[in-house]
Amino acid sequence: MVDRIPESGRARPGKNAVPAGLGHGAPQTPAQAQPGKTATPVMTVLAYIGLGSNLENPAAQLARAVAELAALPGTTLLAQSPFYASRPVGPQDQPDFVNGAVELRTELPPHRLLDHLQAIEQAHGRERLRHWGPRTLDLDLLLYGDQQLSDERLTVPHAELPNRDFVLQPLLDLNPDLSLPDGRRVDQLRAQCPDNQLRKLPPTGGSN
Ligand code: A4P
Ligand code: MG
Repeated sequence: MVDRIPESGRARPGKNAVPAGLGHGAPQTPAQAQPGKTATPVMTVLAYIGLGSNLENPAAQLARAVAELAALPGTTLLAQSPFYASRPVGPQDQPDFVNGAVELRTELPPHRLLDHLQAIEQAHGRERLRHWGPRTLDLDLLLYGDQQLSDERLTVPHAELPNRDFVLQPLLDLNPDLSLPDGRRVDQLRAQCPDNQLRKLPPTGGSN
């Protein structure tokens, strides 16, 4: 079961950028309510974040990170996937991972969101010792609306997304109709990708 947080005025999948306050059933902003003043709509985007950990109680690391993501400025947590245990991709001399994903609505621009993800990773004692090596917490920006970005800091959709069942399955749990900006369906990618022996974990104290 996906934990879905009720929200009025939710953006439809695939139509990911909507002005906040203009969505179906959304309350008026204070500026809109004042006669004679023009409201400046704030653009919000549906973003999907992948979470991974294989050190220091991974499921607890993820549960704490979900709460921290929910507290980001200008951001609402809409839903979180179940957590999964998975075999490591990359170096095999490391523990199995726990993985999951969340769906956010956010006002944060993508690089600002990445700043926050990296700050949360640091707060979890993340050390960058080895590429694809063990880690207390990895937060990847998987999808940011329908945008495709690539620069020295950020590639969206995440470059490895199409190849990883531990990313695709939580995304499917969150949204079974999800597609990438290039039109590829997540369910089809999931059916074709390598098997990392995903095992769905029981909920941790009601947090997933
Ligand atoms: N970066 C570029 N695009 C993004 C993005 N969309 N989201 C840059 C987040 N970061 C992005 O990442 C290195 C740099 O990628 C960041 O500084 C950021 O500017 P990192 O997490 O610091 O380093 P890394 O882990 O060495 O590289 P990478 O490529 O991020 O690794 P991944 O793809 O995160 O994979 N096996 C299982 N079963 N489960 C896992 O979760 N994770 C990894 C790491 C390997 N094997 C795994 C798992
Ligand atoms: Mg990463």
